[in-house]
Amino acid sequence: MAQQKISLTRYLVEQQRADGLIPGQLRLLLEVVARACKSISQAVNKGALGGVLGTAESENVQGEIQKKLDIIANEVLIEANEWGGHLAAMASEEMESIHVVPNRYPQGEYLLMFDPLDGSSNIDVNVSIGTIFSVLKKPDDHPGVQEGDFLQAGTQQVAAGYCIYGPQTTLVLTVGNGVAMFTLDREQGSFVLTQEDIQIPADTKEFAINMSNMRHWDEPVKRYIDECLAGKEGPRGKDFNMRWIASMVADVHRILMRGGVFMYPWDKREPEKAGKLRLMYEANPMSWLVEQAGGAATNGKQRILDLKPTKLHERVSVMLGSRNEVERLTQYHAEKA
Ligand code: P6P
Repeated sequence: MAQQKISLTRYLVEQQRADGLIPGQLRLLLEVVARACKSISQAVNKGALGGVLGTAESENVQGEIQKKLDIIANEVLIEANEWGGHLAAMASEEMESIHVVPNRYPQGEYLLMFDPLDGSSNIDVNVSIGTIFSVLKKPDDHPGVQEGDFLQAGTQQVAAGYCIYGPQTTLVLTVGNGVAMFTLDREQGSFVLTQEDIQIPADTKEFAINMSNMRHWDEPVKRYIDECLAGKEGPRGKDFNMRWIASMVADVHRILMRGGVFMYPWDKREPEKAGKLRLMYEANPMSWLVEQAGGAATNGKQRILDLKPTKLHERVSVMLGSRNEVERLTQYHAEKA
């Protein structure tokens, strides 16, 4: 008999029954986010036919030109999550300040952060992009909700995941007991469990970094990449391969599937910036997923999940993936210090 398909809903219910990690409100939140990702997937898949490519002639909080799909994805996530009573507020790469659930709806105990469409420079050239999300609990020591409530370390996340819009639309999720993957069954219109307990190999022969920034890197990063490039004859004694999709979701998904190391380190171009990627809704969710799959994630000096945020849109240097490679990078940074 064909193996029974386990839907996202059934998986979440059974996980709650097994270890109580997914209370009702969190299950509703995750199902609503998954439904929003299905809508975003439909919009992305339409491409030029849906009139959704190109820029929206507006800038986001990062001063980046927004793509039409960035705004569509943001609106889909806001509208999907406002009414359910599971959230107190949301924060997004595309919005300067937090979006508090309007008074006409009940407020819940969770905070949702997201990059609604990461990798948007790839939208117009048909390369995989994705939605990244992270869930925190709202502190219950005061009424109402404010931006400061979001400024919790990544270790405080209660759920994290992404949805990659590629050849398949795939939702990857953790609630703290491993990483599961769900593939969108378009005939049924539902996410079906296709992999559980994903494990990243501790070693790898593949690195992901934007090599055009090499002259700007700090010494430890340059040393690590030089050794990879030296291959079999060099100190690593093996040849390496390189991948750079310039879409974090796609690069991290590859690493979850077959190992590797992803790096977007601090560099000298804008020394006052800790890095390019954002801590709250890119680095933290991806770091938790990677750790839950047996990998590691550092900013070179500290475990990313231990970092205490000071600003909603703060940036961070990111090196994550196969544990032994991340540990080597951490060691090279320590030696330099
Ligand atoms: P670069 C996409 O814009 C993004 O934020 C990440 O998804 C990706 O890893 C990185 O920037 C790509 O940056 O400088 O190579 O274009």
